[in-house]
Amino acid sequence: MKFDVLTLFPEMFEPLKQSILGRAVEKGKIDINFINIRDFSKDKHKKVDDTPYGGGAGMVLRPDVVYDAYQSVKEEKAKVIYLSPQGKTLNQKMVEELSKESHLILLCGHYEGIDQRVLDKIVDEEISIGDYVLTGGEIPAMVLIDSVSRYVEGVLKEDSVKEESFNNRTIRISTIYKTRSI
Ligand code: 4H7
Repeated sequence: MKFDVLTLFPEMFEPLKQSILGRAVEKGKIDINFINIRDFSKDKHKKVDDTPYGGGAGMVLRPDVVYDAYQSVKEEKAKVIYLSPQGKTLNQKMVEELSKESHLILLCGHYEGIDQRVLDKIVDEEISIGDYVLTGGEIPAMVLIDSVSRYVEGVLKEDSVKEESFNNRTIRISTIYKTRSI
């Protein structure tokens, strides 16, 4: 499974190098790349934001810069996910479905978001991690990478069995290893 993360803040993703995901990357079970959107600014001051097309308050990420960053990683089979508070709320079923993909491109917005014209052109799915507002899409992207990677073959302990039980409002997920239950 390959993840390409388009972000203005690649340094925010350091935590993913730890523990289970860090080992999964070392073992080549998952591949996570960070693409700094700012590297695609053609402006001499490396400017990436602009006033929204058609008006509105605040600033948005410029469409041309986001599109060029996307072009640098896109592939026929890649699925592009935009992390936004307006997206469909992520749940375990969606996580499991996403783990069947081979290449996810995660687009992280900052400022007031990203120019709508480029979103309409490149985004396949808009996902939120819950009903609250954050300063950027980076933490949601990390949540998605962590939850999806657990389903990738070889990321969790080899002989583990996943047992998932549901009741009305809660979902409990436990990973049962050979001798003990965690
Ligand atoms: C896209 C559009 C995801 C991304 C707007 C992202 C919460 C979630 C963002 C915005 C996110 C989630 C920019 C709107 C900052 C709010 C103060 C980044 N917040 N933002 N504004 N729930 N923020 O998954």
